[in-house]
Amino acid sequence: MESTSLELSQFAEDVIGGLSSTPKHLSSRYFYDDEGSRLFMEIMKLPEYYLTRAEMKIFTEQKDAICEAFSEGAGAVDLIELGAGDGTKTAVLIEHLLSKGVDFTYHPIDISQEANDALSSRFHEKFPALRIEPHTGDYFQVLGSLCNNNGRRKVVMFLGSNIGNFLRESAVAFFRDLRKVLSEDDRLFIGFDMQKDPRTIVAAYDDAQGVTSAFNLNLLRRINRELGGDFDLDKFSHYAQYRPMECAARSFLISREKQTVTIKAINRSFDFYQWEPIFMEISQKYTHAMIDELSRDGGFEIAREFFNEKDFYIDSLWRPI
Ligand code: AVJ
Repeated sequence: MESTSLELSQFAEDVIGGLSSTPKHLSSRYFYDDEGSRLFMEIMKLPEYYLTRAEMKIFTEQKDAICEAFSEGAGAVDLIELGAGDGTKTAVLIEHLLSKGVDFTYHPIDISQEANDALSSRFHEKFPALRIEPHTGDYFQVLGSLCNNNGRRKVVMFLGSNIGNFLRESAVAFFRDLRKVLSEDDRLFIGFDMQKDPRTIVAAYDDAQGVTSAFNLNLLRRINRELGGDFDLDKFSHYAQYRPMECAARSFLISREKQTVTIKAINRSFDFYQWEPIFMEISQKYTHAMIDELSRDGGFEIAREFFNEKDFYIDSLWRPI
């Protein structure tokens, strides 16, 4: 995906802010350039990365109940997906909705035009009867434009435990923003990865093939390419941990030696001491009490839950209160 100069300056600003802070941090929202998106697709196929398969199992085994809950009591449905990716999981639900004759239109929203184009050509071919309207842009701008009281129920999907990348306060703010653009009859469908054996979680973020390591290091490469940085990737190593008291998995890039990194586009240098960490990503895991509290603080209540008890993963359907 090509960055516009506006995104680039936001990126540059966030890199300056993050690398000037103590402790240093970079934002996982910048992981997904073309190479980062490709690496994430590889992560989803790793034996250790159970999340995608856990959600897929819920969709294949409970699609009837899920589709029923989406459409019951509604004339027609606008199925809106925030960050659809390659759509493999969503395809299961779409196929079922079509076979049940539910009157719906699918609205994938993504920041990447390329991702949207790929998804719509795949779905056009796979489901010739599907009404699909991809939207490129910011989630809330697009949602605002869809908020036209057309009498159709909006079902907004945010899958894959993507919510886990938000700190609690940002997650609540995100749900409140969503609440503002939804009406009482609309629904929110969210994937949550639950607390489980800490070893299972650490393995998912520290895979044996090193794909997750490459995924993290790719952000340094992106800074080198887009901002003229001189990060030497061999001088940083990926480290993943899970803290069971907070249910939080975190990843870091650790400076293996004392070094100075220069970033030309912003005309700045940053010193690293030996073993200094850069905090890269949080992947929050949840207890049921946390989901309950998040829904209430966001202005919703849990209408129904679809649980994978083998992998400890929940897709939760919320209704506005
Ligand atoms: C896309 C945010 C769900 O946190 O599990 C995968 C991203 N990072 N491996 C996650 C990710 C490292 C992923 N989400």
